[in-house]
Amino acid sequence: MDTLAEINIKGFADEYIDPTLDLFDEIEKLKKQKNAVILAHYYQEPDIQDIADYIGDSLGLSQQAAKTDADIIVFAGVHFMAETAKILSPTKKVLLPDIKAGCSLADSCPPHLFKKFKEQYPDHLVITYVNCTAELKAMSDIVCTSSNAVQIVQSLPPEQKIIFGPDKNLGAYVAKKTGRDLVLWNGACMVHEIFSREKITKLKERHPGAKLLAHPECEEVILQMADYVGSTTGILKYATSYPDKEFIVATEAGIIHQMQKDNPDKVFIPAPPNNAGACNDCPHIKRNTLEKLYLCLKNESPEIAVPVDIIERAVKPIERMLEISARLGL
Ligand code: CIZ
Repeated sequence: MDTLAEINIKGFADEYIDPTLDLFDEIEKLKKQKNAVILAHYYQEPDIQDIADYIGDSLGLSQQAAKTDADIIVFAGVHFMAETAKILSPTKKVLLPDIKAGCSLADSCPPHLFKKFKEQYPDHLVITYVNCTAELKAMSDIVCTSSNAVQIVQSLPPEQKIIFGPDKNLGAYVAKKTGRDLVLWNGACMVHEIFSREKITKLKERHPGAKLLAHPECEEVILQMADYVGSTTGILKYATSYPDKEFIVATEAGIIHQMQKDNPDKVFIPAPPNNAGACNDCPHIKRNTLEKLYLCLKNESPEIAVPVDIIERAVKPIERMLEISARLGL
């Protein structure tokens, strides 16, 4: 049996957990007792995906949770995702199993610096990718996702000047697709910038039939090689609906769990990172473990707090995105 010190070294939690407990059963019991709903992002570890009520992308999950009558939302994801859930469900208690589960992309755009950046372009509209802090959303005119970013930009008059943040790779992709000159914030996701063009080329030689599926947070050199570029949900749908049998997946490797579950007869190969020590697992989202999920539900902590004025301002650009999406039939 692990000692408490060993459990702490593994980063499970500060609190002792009886090792004889079946955590799957305990979490189910707590969930019913507390009228809670568990959300797991596609990038989350398999056990957490398997116990979740909903699996998906950050906006889709937050929307699902808002439709429920749950009192508690446990968001197994990263901090900005739990904030999005809180913005859409301000009266529900939102928990994040590990409060330190942050996001390199969201952190690459500190709100106080973005405010100064924005002030340099007073006649520009601000579009931010949903992968950013609540405070950044509150400073935006429209929020977008990786699946609707191109259409949101296209929906605006051609003369409209636009700042796009925080992801420079998604921004460059949108600029290329729309032919618009966007002012980009220089932010990026550490996982999506790790893929190696040379190694993917070699992998494709060994698997000539494999299709490369890439997330638009990847660098342009990777997107240029891709057979399909799309959001997490888009990548999953592509793999399921196309008859191809082999896929190289250039996004966080956690998504392969759902891809494989939905398509047991197909082969999914994680796109290789650029050096032997690098890893296409996000170290931040993977701070969440089944043990921490159990403890956070039991203790109803750590809870996500977003100031009311930020919620009120952050929900507006999300609503604007939803209105545009509805108008465009997305
Ligand atoms: O918004 C999300 O959940 C992420 C991280 C990406 C996507 O494409 O869904």
